[in-house]
Amino acid sequence: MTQNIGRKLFALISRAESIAITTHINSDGDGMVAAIALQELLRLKGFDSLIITDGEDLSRYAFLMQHSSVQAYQPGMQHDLVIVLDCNSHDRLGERNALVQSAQITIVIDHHVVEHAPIEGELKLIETHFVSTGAMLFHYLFDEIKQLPPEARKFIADCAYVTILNDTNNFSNANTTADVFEICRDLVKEGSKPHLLNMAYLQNHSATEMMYVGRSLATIRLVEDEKILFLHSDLQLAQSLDFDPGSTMSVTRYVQGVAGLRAIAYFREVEPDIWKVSLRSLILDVQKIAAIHGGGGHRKASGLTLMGKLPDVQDLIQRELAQALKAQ
Ligand SMILES: [Mn+2]
Repeated sequence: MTQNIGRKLFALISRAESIAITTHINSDGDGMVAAIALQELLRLKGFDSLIITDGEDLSRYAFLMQHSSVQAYQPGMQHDLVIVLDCNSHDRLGERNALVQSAQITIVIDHHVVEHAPIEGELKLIETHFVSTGAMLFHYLFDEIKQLPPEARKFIADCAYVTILNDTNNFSNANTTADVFEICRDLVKEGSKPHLLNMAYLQNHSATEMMYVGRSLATIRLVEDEKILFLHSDLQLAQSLDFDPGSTMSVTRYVQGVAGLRAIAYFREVEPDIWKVSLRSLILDVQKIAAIHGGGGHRKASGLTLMGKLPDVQDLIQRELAQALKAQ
């Protein structure tokens, strides 16, 4: 099986004149780092490719990007072959849908449950039991990876390890299974150093970023009998620190351990009176609430965008979370 996937992938790749690799909107350290790993593997096998982004800040991944070629999507871009990683739905591609629609060959490699508007492809590999797309690539392309020199093998292993750090939230999410440690054991055997990768990926914050997080944490407010935690970062905070919060680690991860909570709502102002809302809950289906407002995500972690003054936006979310709590 693993052999077939690698052979099929490279058969399709060798037919294409131009290759693009892309991932879902609001890319994360799985989709983007899996793309970096795959691009490097292709490069070492003699195939050039481009990672197509939404123009987001990739400085978090800079320590892995020495050989990367990246371009922000522009309307009209066209590539023979498009590889979509960590995403299986047209709804999650944003503007880059056109890139997939105009491709002659599409490859989809993902570990999310298929929900709606599935992307079809000549090669489609969706395995929801895998912890990350990067781990899937390492598994299915190992026959190709093992032919590389040790340095290159280690690099691909480092990338796969970072995708696991990302998707398990540093081995703290419920998806941290025995299989995860088994894969990580293989990656460490390739030379990956967990302590260095942890430092490079999870602890590499600037002092400004920590001030941004600290001042956001200072806005914590508990509502509904202290069962729901609200916090926010407004535009003025980002401006006063001259900081681009798009490049920051998620602020919600700093409050996920607060005892006794049923839900967290983090409000970030992205334009005047436009708030990106991140909802987190271990017991409520926050995806349902996000979906009412055109947002989405997962049961335990979803996002949406709302317009209005902060107190009004927070009231709305408070009512909806309180209702969901009552329905429990
Ligand atoms: Mn993922």
